[in-house]
Amino acid sequence: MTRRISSSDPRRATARPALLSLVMGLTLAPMAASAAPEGRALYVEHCAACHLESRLGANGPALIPDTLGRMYGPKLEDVIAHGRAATQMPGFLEQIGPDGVAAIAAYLAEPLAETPTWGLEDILATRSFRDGYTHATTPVFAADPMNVTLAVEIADSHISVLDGDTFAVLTRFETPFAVHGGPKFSPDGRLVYIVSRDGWVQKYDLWGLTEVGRIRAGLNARNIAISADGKWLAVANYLPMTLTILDAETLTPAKVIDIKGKDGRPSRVSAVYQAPPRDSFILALKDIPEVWEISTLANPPHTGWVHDNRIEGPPDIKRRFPVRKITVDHILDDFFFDQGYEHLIGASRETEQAQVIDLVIGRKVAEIDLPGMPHLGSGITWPWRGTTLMATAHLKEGMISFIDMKTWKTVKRLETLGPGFFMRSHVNSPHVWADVFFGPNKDVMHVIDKETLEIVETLRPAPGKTVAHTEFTKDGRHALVSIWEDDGAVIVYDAATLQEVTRLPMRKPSGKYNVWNKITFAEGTSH
Ligand code: DHE
Repeated sequence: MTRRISSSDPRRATARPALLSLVMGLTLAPMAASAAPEGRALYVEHCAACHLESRLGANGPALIPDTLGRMYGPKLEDVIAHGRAATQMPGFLEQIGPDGVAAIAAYLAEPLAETPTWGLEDILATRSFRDGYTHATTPVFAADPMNVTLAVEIADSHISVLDGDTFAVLTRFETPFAVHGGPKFSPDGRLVYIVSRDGWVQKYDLWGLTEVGRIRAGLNARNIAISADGKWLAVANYLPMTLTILDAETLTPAKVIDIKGKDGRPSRVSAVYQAPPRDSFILALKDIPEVWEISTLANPPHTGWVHDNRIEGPPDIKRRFPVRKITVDHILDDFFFDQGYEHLIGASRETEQAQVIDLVIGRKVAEIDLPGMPHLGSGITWPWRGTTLMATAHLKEGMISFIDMKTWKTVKRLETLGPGFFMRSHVNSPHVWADVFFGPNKDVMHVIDKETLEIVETLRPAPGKTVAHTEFTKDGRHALVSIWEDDGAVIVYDAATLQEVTRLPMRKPSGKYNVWNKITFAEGTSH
């Protein structure tokens, strides 16, 4: 087993920044004069052993504004003062007093003095792997492996593996800190890959219920995608501005692609999406008006692919993963795809319109009127009156838009009790489940009729608590809903009667992911 640094590593207490920098292969950026000098001094004394002087994280997570903005649970000062329950993070209030706590928090709010580099060698140096481990050939449990459902619990960085028929917890395993986006399953559903906002990728054998390895693919990552053949993983990074390609079998880095637009301008990657029918990854870019497609085939079928963004990669990978760059009118940073992956719908933060890009011809073919910051990533589709309907929630307005995917016209706007985040349905369900994530009604879940497009029920299972994100079981008979709180729960509903079946206590459960729904790219489930 290669060396691994995790938050539970016992060496954490004695580790020193210099040693960790070496182990992590990090180049420490020279620190610019800080506006919070006392905070910096206290940080170096008390925090750097675990979080590194560079603040890029080691045993403890990275402490940079990009990731701290997504702190789960208590606020930063509270964590510095009192520590974090069920983790190795102790409280420092007694040692440094309230002023010291405030000074460290102020220092951590400062951006990094320099953009750090994170290339192939750096990435490789963080890899820990069970060398010689062979994936389980049969499940070590009796449950239907295709109906297994994962529940991500972000309060204490764990995933509960649920039997999708009995809802028994088969196991609960530790993940990296701050998992974001959907875990991605191998095409046969036997392995799962998880990514954290700190850029750690975890590989887990679902049949063997065993962690296989981890590697830090980026310093501030967005999400992960897996190629149609299950051989390659792509990790979208904000910091540095790269896409990291990993060999899914060994978790070794194959290539780091520097994101530079046609005119050389760098960009963060908002998200990477897998497009199985196209054997490619599609990239949403945060800073430039381009959409990128990266082929995962050894010999891509058509021309238009370029290699100019390869910065590193072993010789056998040199000609792999060429890029096709499509120029678009506006920066598009949140995507939705039709079931055939022929069309991409991209949301623009600059306009009130989404653009429809035909991926075959590589240009815009329509615009959709979509104000209120649509959250396309959690959109869903279903057949409706001879066409396909797409539904998307809006992050800034209490409404859901329904769009005809033949004409790209908005068929209806449905008023809800507040802005929502996630939507879900299932081919066997007549309903769409849509949460109200923000505002005074964050404790409701709307159930909408897929035919009439009207709300038929509004559930309020835990008054005052955030209720969010639904996932269905393989057969669509049950819907699993999160009570998104530290001492929260996953509520299992009978999807037909809308009655509660059971409530499983969990630590701030966020997304749930059913193996079958995900590997079949089922309509109604996020891809
Ligand atoms: Fe997410 C998925 C982007 C904030 C929880 N989120 C995604 C995806 C994208 C995205 C592009 C699809 C990727 C995938 O699944 O592979 N999310 C963004 C943002 O841009 C945004 C608004 C701001 C940000 O800074 O990232 C954002 N997301 C959040 C949160 O605050 C949430 C609620 C809590 C958290 O964990 O950070 C959150 N996002 C999720 C979840 C999914 C997700 C649970 C997967 C949903 C699914 O069903 O697949």
